[in-house]
Amino acid sequence: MAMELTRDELVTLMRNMLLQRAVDTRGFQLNRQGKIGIAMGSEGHEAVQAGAGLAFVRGKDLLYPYYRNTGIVLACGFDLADVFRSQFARATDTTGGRSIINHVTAKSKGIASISSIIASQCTHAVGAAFALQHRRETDRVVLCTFGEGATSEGEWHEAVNFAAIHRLPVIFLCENNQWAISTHISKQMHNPSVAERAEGYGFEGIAVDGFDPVAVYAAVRTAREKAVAGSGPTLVEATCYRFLSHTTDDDERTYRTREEVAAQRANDPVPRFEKRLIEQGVLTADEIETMRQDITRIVNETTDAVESEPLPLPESLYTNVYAGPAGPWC
Ligand SMILES: Cc1ncc(C[n+]2csc(CCOP(=O)(O)OP(=O)(O)O)c2C)c(N)n1
Repeated sequence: MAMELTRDELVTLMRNMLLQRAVDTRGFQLNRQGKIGIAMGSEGHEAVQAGAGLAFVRGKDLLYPYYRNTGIVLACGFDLADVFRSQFARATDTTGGRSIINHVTAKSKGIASISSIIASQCTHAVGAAFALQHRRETDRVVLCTFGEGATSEGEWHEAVNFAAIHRLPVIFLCENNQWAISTHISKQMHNPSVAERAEGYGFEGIAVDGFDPVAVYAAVRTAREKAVAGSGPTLVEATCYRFLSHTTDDDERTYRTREEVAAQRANDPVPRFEKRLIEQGVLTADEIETMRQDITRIVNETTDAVESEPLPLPESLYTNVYAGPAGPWC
């Protein structure tokens, strides 16, 4: 799918991909240092998330993300410090340090609260799209993301069916990394195409190379134009890979061969996009290296600054849990 991007947009994609990777690496380091309870990386999803984030219209669109979406929330305007506040569970976190890490939210930026319950965000997303349609806010769309494992959930099917019936302005973006923890896609669905599932509900499904941020951008942007025109939902399947373990709590070596991971690594979207931009004369290797060092510095400074912020106070334990001032034992 051909779509011209400006130099600034290409640089934005590159910068976001490098930032995602730096944040992922830091999360795994902080976990191994015993400083955060768990980390869930999106390494291998950078191109999907940078591309989709660029197609998201800030100040208008709504994002219903899932837990492997640090990259996309950053690409949609989420604050880097807030990612670390979530990881360190600080009082300043967007959920007051209450949620599992990376389960962030930013109402002012149109980023809905993340739930660990697989596919639960899909029904919420179509509800939001239904509200936009009802209010005739026709220049706004909802972007709903999930893994391929989520498409086995009843809630996913209920959501896409409802969106199809009402021709809702929603884009379903499947980040197909081929593994749902230790369950391979071949054990998840007989027809390995997620995109083809859309046809059963009567709307369009598109399959794209999820290692190519420009292809993802083009697919999501086209789906957005369609939604704004009142032509309903699109399912975009972006095939990528999860290079790291599902989270720091499992060991991917116990369920995947080294050969499979090495074959995927050969296509790593980050160096692949770097090479493309250098070949196209968009950036030089030195400029990319400077960008990487700049990001490392920012990530280091943000990590240190947020680590020194306060933890939630014990007496705030029941805040936002029960109505009124009384705790549960009173
Ligand atoms: C309803 C529900 N069932 C099971 C789980 C446990 N669980 C957490 S993550 C996960 C895998 C989901 O895989 P996928 O949707 O492909 O996304 P990925 O993590 O690969 O990005 C499962 C089964 C859950 N959180 N919610």
